[in-house]
Amino acid sequence: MKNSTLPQLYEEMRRVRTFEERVGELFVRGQSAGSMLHLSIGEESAAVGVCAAMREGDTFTTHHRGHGIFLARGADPNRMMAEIAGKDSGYCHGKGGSMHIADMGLGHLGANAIVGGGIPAVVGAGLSARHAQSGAVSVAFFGDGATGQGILYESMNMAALWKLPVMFVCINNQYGMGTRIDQATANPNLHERAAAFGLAARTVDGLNVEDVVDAAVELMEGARAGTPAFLAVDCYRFYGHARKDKSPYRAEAEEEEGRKKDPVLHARARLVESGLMSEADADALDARVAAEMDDSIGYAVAGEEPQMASMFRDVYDPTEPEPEPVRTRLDRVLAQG
Ligand SMILES: Cc1ncc(C[n+]2csc(CCOP(=O)(O)OP(=O)(O)O)c2C)c(N)n1
Ligand SMILES: [Mg+2]
Repeated sequence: MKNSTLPQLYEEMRRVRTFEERVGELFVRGQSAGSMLHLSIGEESAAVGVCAAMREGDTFTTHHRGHGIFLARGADPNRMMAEIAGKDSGYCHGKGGSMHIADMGLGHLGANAIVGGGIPAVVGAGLSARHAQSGAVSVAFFGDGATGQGILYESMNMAALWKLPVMFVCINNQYGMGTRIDQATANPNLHERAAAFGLAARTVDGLNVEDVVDAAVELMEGARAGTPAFLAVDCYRFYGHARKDKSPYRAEAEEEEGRKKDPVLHARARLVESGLMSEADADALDARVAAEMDDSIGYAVAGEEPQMASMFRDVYDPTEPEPEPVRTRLDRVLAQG
């Protein structure tokens, strides 16, 4: 394990866990924008472990369950929470929301609600990085459900063919909505598909975040040098698909067993056992993180709604001429016969 120490990784995972708990609270209080929220509780080691292997200047896209990934890449929880609340003070001035958050400054090329939708963008970003010789890698984060989308295979093929600095990270939480992976996929060894395209490919157990970091560092440095990579991180989606889903399709015993695979508690136990942190210090860290995330709710709730006049701001490139209104264009084309 190279880039981060276990205490740092634990703190980051605790921040993700607590942020998600507060997002759930925002939803229950009726203060989140939109009707859907997808929490990444149980998946923290994938976000934190892979992001620990990334460098400044690297870019990434995420799926609809991407809060933890952006946070692990350095996002400000205040501006994230405000975005999820649909406020002007959010990363996208409240126009992106939970599932379409983006920030070019931190290399976040966009979350995407379309399953697999963010994957091809990293092939373009990888091509751009290679032309610019920037040394950057572009990473696509997506769920196991996206392995049923053709665009993943088109993207992996192109990345392998052009030897692009690209990494595909599949967060395998065992479920696509209400369907368990073994009911949707004949061969659940997902990395074998990537290997067939010529990528360096592995699966890692997400219980131990340090194992995720090790696998991610090795694959990402290979990608940086022109061998695109695929990493599947095995974990368990602790709760329903979205905030309203009580997962009636899963047995309680299965959920209980699945939640034993808790990367946050596992890291904490290892810290305490190894003497790197006392129980009291871990409690103090947790309390500090809880206060930080409580503040983010306060920040979000206090923010202003976006003004109507700003509806088209940040939607079009300001250097582009104003698009011709559709009606005018239609009249003009029709008049030409
Ligand atoms: C192209 C497309 N098909 C269907 C949906 C509806 N949908 C939203 S999330 C989801 C399941 C995604 O599962 P997975 O990729 O494993 O991600 P997870 O929710 O488990 O993080 C589906 C089918 C969609 N958003 N886009
Ligand atoms: Mg899934």
